[in-house]
Amino acid sequence: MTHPSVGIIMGSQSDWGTMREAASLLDDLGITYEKRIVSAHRTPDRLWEYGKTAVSRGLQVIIAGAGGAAHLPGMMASKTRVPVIGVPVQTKALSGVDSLYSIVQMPKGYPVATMAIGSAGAANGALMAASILALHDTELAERLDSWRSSLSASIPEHPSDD
Ligand code: RP5
Repeated sequence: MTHPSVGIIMGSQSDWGTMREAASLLDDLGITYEKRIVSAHRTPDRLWEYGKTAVSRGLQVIIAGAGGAAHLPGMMASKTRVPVIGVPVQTKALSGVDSLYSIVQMPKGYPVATMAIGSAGAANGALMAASILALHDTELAERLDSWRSSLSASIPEHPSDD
């Protein structure tokens, strides 16, 4: 059985609506992944175990989404050298600016590659993961190039009144 290359983790079931955008793109690109709820505050032992075993389980990138006091991506980055991509989930109270600030301002030494707030960030998290994996996977590199070309080709040159 092949190990998943990417771990998609999120702080709550309520983040899945956003993080499924990442899963969907990984599906489109043929990248294996697993998805888990791992909360920095509600399940800290699960977070620790996940980070402790990430390298030995063969994960190459972790995409971590969280909202509000969004400590999951940073805590995961402190526990594993597997690159962590952070997705700030949009919140009702502060529109996700709280999530963004919680994720982006890491202290020197433990980086998190922070994406945009919300579903665009989740999708870009998957594309960033794909770019990292494509450095050592020529078939994936071709699929990613093709995905990017299709997106470019879908953008009309002239605006429409419709
Ligand atoms: C964070 O708290 C989660 O990442 C989620 O975005 C937010 C709210 O969680 P729920 O109260 O909806 O479970 O830990």
